[in-house]
Amino acid sequence: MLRIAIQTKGRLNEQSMELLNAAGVRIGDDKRKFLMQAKDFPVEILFLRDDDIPQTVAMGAADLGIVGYNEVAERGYDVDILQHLGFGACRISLAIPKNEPYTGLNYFNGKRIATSYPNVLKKFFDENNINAEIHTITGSVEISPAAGLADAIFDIVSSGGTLVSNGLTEVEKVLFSDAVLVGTPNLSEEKMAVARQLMFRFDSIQKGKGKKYLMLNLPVAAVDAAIEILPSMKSPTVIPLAQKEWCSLQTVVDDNDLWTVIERLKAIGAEDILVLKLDKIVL
Ligand code: PRT
Ligand code: ZN
Repeated sequence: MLRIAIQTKGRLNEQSMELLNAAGVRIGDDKRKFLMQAKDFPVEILFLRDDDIPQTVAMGAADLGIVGYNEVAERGYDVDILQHLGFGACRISLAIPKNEPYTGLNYFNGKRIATSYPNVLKKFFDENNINAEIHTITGSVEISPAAGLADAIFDIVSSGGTLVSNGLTEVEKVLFSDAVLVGTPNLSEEKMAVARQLMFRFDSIQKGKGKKYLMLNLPVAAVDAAIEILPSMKSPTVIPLAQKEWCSLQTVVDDNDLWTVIERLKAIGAEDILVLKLDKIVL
């Protein structure tokens, strides 16, 4: 039985559960249990604080884990990064009071920096020959400068709203992070086979994200022009219609290109355009 550790509650819990669910790993929702077996799949889910996931996986008490890359980098345990999962994106950045003139990395020499990521910060400062005082705190790092506890902070940023509301400005983006699937080094072949099966499913789910399935009717004479417009996996599917001079065309389009593609297709005579949600792409 493959054991996967995920966050009990917090920012990564919901998306980890959604991803597992979409990959066919379904568990009940008994919030009191810390270990739950999946229905129809040889997997059990262990619920932990995110701080404990890298160590648990490194020790082999869980075979796989879903955790922010920031935690993996900070804790330094020996785990394999098997896959980036495309959610929980954030960065760990240095931020200073917004009215301070920033003079480059040398600014931090002799300064006090508050952070919950002392190891990542120390490595960054060592690599850049900066001599600063690192203060490790676990609570609300962002209030430290205003409270007189530090001159600057090194903390997780996602929208940047927290920095702004604390009068801070981001000056160095040091580490980019997203949720990653980590594994115990040297998993048995049997467990690795299940892990690979899951990774394949996760990959298909990620490939379907940000894409739509497009169906439309088009004059046959315009098919070549449509193929020029459409970015598709191999080439678009073209199906004849009862009305001989018309056909139906189906393809996958990136969300970012959707409206441009639709407008260009309409301009060459496309009609009855349907945009459908895409769940997974299995290649
Ligand atoms: O209880 P447990 O220990 O499990 O959870 P936790 O409280 O330590 O972590 P949690 O749930 O807050 O975050 C889990 C993971 O989500 C982190 O380790 C990151 O990998 C990822 N993540 C993504 C974030 C953010 N975005 C994020 N914005 N983690 C924290 N934040 C916080 C940040 O600390 C700061 O206070 O949000 C604030 C900044 O957000 P913006 O949008 O205002 O910039
Ligand atoms: Zn935590």
